[in-house]
Amino acid sequence: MANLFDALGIAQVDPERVFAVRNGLAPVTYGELTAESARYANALASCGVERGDRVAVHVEKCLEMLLIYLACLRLGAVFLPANPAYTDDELGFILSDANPAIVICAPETARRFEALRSGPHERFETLDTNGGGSIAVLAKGCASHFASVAVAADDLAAILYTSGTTGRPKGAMLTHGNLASNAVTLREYWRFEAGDRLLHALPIFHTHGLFVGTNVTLAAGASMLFLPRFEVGEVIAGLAQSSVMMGVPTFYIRLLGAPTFDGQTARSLRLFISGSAPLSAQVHREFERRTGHAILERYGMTETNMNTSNPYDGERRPGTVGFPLPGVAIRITDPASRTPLAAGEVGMIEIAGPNVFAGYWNRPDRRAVDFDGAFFASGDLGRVDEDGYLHIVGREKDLIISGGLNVYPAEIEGVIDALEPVRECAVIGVPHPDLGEGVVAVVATTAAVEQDAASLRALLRGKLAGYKQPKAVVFLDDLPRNAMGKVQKSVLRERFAGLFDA
Ligand code: MLC
Ligand code: AMP
Repeated sequence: MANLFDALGIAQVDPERVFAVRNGLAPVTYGELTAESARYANALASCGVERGDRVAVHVEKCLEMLLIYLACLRLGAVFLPANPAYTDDELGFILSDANPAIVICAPETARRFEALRSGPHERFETLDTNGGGSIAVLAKGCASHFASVAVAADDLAAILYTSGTTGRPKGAMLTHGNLASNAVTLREYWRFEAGDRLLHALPIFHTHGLFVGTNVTLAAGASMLFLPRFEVGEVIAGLAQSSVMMGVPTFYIRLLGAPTFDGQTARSLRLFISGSAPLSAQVHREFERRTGHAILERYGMTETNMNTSNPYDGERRPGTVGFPLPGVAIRITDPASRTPLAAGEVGMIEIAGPNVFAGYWNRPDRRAVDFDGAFFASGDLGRVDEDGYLHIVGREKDLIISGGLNVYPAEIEGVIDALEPVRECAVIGVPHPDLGEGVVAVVATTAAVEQDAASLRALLRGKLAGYKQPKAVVFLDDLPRNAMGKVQKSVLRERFAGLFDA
């Protein structure tokens, strides 16, 4: 198969056509994208990066990061983006597990991260969000031509680290074949064309902003309004020059919270897409009432890219994630035995198809647990209704999704439990009006210690990325347990369900 860079057809697009517009900066054309990504591929090669090597990138969102992504594809190297919010401990683990050939980080964090160097040959380079830094300087001096390295469909294109219900994060291995199939499928399903402009306000260290947003735009030869982050005023201003928007539900909740957001603001849009977390039927309906647009909700995962989508034509059913994408198979199974269940029953959502990842980096032991033949167990619970729409009704995995970001309670509990005054704790997610779910730590402390949420949060600073920190801490004498001695999180979730109510 072709290298994903070639499969996306980037170099075949009219070089004068715009790929990205950014506020206050010159637009970037497809010709520049091709030439500049070649320079970065040559720069990485001159640093000794070879096919199959990991390239870790830990910088704030910027277009140069996409150039490095494309450069990795062209080189046959493996792009490894890391959330810039990670603490030293979080990043240090990822680097030691992935053993990258090179780490690219912001100049102001370079010294900090050199201390995390995981292998003797690992190289450090810097990149800043204004197009400066050592790797950018190196790339400027390199040739603007690079012949893509031939790859097989199952060669790795990227590794994205994702946490789990137990233990440390695992690196999901995505292949050129995985990403190419999903990009083409979504382009067709969502009718992306060269004239489209995507409003891109998502981070680019996750599947949603990196693969869904970027690859689909590239596969269509379309353009994007590349915003550094989601800021509601800038997004509303940007809608006037966009035709498609992709976002997590919090984006839509925040748009609806802005009095200036209405059908007029959204008049040039043909499509709003939501995913990464459940979009409530209420937000879906309110959005349609306000703008006339039915948000198209789809369902995906780091491990599988996109699995299902509501239809482009036809009913976009609120509270559902639509139908399996072409080429993707979904089955609902008994979570314990993994035998398929009768139509309409609730069970584990399992996924098979060319979109499904190649497994976890360094973790061949997980294969027998996560896969049954070609089917990958998502950890999500769902049912298919009589019209074929998939409903996600819950999660078997103990996961909180806050503003579209995953927070695994076991990881937070481990850090809180290690704090001196804490006897035990349970971390739960409860409804949050802005973030969908808000992280709550329920803590039992030693009686002598002052029960103070602010000081507990202060103790966690620097130990956990900000988005994982509890938005509220409550203190109990003891945690509720069942007859087996297991903490009853459902009891806690029920009890504190109204904690974030206005
Ligand atoms: C930031 N903070 C969050 C948070 N994001 N807290 C909880 N949940 C979040 N999601 C914290 C910061 O640590 C900081 O805390 C404070 O909020 C302000 O930070 P900010 O950067 O100004 O936040 P804000 O701009 O409000 O960000 C919220 C957000 C952002 C929703 C816009 O998180 C976002 O863009 N989310 C999208 C995530 C995404 O792309 N998910 C896709 C995963 S892929 P403090 O204490 O330091 O002040 C996937 C597969 C699929 O799931 O199907 O797509
Ligand atoms: P991540 O590991 O960050 O890729 O998150 C994947 C998880 O996000 C899935 O397993 C689901 O639990 C959740 N998810 C993604 N899209 C949706 C959606 N449309 N509705 C509900 N949950 C979703």
